Amino acid sequence: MSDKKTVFSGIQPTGDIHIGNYLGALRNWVNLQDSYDAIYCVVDLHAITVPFDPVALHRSRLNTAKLLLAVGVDPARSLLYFQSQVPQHAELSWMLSTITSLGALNRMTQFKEKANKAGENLGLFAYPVLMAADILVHKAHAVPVGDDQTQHLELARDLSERFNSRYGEEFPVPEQITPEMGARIMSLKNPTTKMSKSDEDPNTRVLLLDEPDTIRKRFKAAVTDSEREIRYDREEKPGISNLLDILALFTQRSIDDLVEEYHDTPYGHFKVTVGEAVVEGLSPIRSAFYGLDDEEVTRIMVKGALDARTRAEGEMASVRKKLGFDARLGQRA
Ligand code: ATP
Ligand code: LTN
Repeated sequence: MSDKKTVFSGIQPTGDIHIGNYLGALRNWVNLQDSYDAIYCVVDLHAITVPFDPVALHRSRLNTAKLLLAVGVDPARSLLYFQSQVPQHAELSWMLSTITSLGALNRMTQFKEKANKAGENLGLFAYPVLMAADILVHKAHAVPVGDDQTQHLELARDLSERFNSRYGEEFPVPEQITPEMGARIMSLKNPTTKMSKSDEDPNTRVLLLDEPDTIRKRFKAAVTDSEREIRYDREEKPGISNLLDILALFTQRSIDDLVEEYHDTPYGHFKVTVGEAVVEGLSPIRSAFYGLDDEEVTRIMVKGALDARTRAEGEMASVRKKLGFDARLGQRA
């Protein structure tokens, strides 16, 4: 094994990937591939915590894998696989559930939101424990995610510490890696709520595979404010500030620089500029996606699962031993 630290992250194969997912998380996944031992996972077991159609899920998990490859996750440098093909995630999740308090799960805001929308079930309630298991089964040191995952990551840290103090040192305490800019891209229609895959209104988001004209249309219709001045103020001008963030990230320019250039530009023109920058920035991702062959991607995912299983099994042997589940009889001190 290499002496690099391990980075792990996951994305659900529900709905289509939007620029919020990309700017908040996936860009970091790609950037961290060289400095860390990188492990990335399409977390399909998480996707069944809300009502779903198995045929649609089967298709969308492959599409999610393809998009990850298209944005630059490189199977030569990263381990990429489907969570459901590595049963050690679920095994560790069970073990961690026995040291998780109901109070901690009850405080999870995402559970409340999703339960209100989709109905509750035990899996949805226990979702953050499975997420902790995803991270800890690989002994990950760092987890690149958007800032909506902070509460879940805190639980993973707590569970790591609790396990270590109860049963002996086993897991690192994983750190969250969140980008300085882009950690929370907002809805284009309601810029005080985050852009989300599951928002009923498709006009709120821009997908990585949206047609150029759809992208232009979405930005033209983006909600701003009643002033006429382009400046950065998340409180007073959430819509314009969100557009500035998006433009800065897609053009790799600073907010100050953009504000100086566009300060007096009419909102309509500014929105066209942002739309064009996004069309241009997403164009290589679209081409890469449509150039990928489904069978080739399936092969990559099967190979990834085999490697991930071997790796996770190695970690679990030591976890099982700590709990008294040694493979051999009579060997405990
Ligand atoms: P949903 O809103 O339906 O829960 P989602 O859009 O949050 O879905 P996920 O698959 O849950 O999508 O998230 C994948 C990754 O993208 C996570 O790391 C998450 O933190 C990040 N992310 C999601 N939405 C945003 C956003 N609006 N801005 C920045 N990062 C985001
Ligand atoms: N809960 C995350 C997805 C997720 C994840 C993980 C992220 C599941 N397991 C492990 C990082 C590490 C979400 O909803 N975006």
